[in-house]
Amino acid sequence: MPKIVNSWNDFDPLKHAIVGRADMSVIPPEEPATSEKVPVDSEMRGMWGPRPTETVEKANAQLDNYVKVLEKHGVKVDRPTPLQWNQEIKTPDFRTESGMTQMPPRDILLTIGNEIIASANSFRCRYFEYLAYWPLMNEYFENDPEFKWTQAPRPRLTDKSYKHNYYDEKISLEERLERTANKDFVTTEVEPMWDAADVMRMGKDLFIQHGLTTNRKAMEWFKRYYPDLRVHSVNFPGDPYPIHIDATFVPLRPGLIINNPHRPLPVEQRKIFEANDWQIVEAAKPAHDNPPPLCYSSVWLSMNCLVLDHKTVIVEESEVYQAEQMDKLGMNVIPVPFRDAYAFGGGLHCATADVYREGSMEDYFP
Ligand code: ABU
Repeated sequence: MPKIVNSWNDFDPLKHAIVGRADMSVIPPEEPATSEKVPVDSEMRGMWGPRPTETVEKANAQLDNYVKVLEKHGVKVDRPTPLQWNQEIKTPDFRTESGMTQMPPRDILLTIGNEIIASANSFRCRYFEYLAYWPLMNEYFENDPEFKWTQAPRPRLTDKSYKHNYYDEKISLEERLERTANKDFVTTEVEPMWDAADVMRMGKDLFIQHGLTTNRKAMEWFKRYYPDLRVHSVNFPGDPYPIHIDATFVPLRPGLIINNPHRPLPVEQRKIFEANDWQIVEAAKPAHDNPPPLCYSSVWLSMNCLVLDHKTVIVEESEVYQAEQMDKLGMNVIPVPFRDAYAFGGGLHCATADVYREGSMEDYFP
């Protein structure tokens, strides 16, 4: 039987991926972890309910087009099975009014070698999001005898998982940055919590962002779960809303990373890259001053690109500065329109999860 699942990084030749769907997406009601992520001046604050049909249709049109582009470039694409998210989420430990979406698979699924791990998200509304991918996981399981289908320990997400009154409407940007610098986030350390999009895979090394969606205990879990890999905790003090590493620190090929200039990797944490002759380049500025309406993410989705191989990258069509920079860095750029899908959970990288990339586990930082 063929090997279906294999991926060790974000830049080796991509042959098989999952692309999300926007169907039945909901803006979830506020809860401890999500309040933290919605900026005070966001039009989304206090708003919740099913996303407008017209926006779902537009997002799906761009997602479907993205799938066609990927297929044209030799990538097999699978899609999740949407669930009705506009219903109560209830466990013995908590209840919340609704789920969220199955659009950004990158937040939920982490592929490491022949294993796909469903994450331990801190948002209560995302508790059952993995179900949208279970039919695919089952299919891979039935057809690839080496595939390891894994669910990380489920966090209980009781009130003890969050700092009470951590969020305060009056908190200034400076205070937020101070909290990021002090690694003081809304989650506590009672249990491991992590989003898959906080993990940057580099063969033998995992660089994991400690922020609003991933805590220190998650790093410890990874260390014990993967004793043969090296786990590095990274943080970006310039980010007032640190969530997901893929609009902050993005590898393009072995030896080259683009770094969000507003969120530079601290000098101390750069050493491992510099010692191994990796180049860290400041990413180009975004083409937009604001994210699209009803979007949780920042304008830095400009750098949330999907690398198809060491020379080819997909960049959002309107992100002309980022495309120009990629070109100068020696990449062939494929522009794809995607801003209508941003509100559903992110950019071109967020909207995918790796199933198969050629290549094996390399040691880039010996
Ligand atoms: N999911 C990536 C979002 C990162 C950002 O808002 O900058």
